[in-house]
Amino acid sequence: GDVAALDAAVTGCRACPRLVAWREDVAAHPRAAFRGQEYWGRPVPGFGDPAAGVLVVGLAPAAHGANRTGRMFTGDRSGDFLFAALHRVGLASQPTSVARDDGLELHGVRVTAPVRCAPPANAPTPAERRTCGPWLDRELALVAPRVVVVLGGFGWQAVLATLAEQGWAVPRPRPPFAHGTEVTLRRSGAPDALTLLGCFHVSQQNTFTGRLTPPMLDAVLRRAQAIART
Ligand code: DU
Ligand code: SF4
Repeated sequence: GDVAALDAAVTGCRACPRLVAWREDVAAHPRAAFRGQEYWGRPVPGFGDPAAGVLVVGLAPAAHGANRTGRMFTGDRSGDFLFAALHRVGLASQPTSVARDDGLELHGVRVTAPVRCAPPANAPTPAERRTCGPWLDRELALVAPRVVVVLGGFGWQAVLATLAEQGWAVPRPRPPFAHGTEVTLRRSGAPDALTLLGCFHVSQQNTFTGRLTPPMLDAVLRRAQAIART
């Protein structure tokens, strides 16, 4: 359907010269552990239920994770933590996500990002974030989720900036990121509100230190499911 067409279209995007060069350079230099694998090295489309009530977003694909496998959050420790939680709360068919052909299906949830290409130092520029904004906007329009779970403060800032540019009524000053925070946004002409739900990022920095525990992530996902059902 339309979401599949969007996914195919974004995969061919070359609008950000610095990110095109970086994603391809990383792909040409696999990590030792992945030597011999063919890296994706392209924009990463969203993955999961095309009519999801819940969208989960980070900031951008990881160089040796999604930029390698071609599927959001797939192939690194962050994804291990996230997909295990999605499986515990009943949104994923399997607890692991290792490759595009591993048979995983998501139901009621989709994972995507406000920036689709792996950036140097995990840091897209404001211009790159702006250039990529219309892809997220189109995905939001087609999928029409009720909730966006935003992982981490950088993703939070990127999503709020993108939504403001795309016509959503974002308060000024912008609501700050916090774990568990909820902000409900409207866009004139749009029938449904969109709730942003903040969550600490699933990076090892947070999960190894206990800043984000499995029960904390499960609670955020269950809250998102509850909002999506209303
Ligand atoms: O070919 P397809 O049914 O559009 O699925 C493409 C891709 O998306 C496949 O890897 C399963 C996944 N997917 C999913 O995770 N959840 C859905 O509800 C539909 C598709
Ligand atoms: Fe295109 Fe987005 Fe990648 Fe820039 S970051 S090249 S806009 S897909």
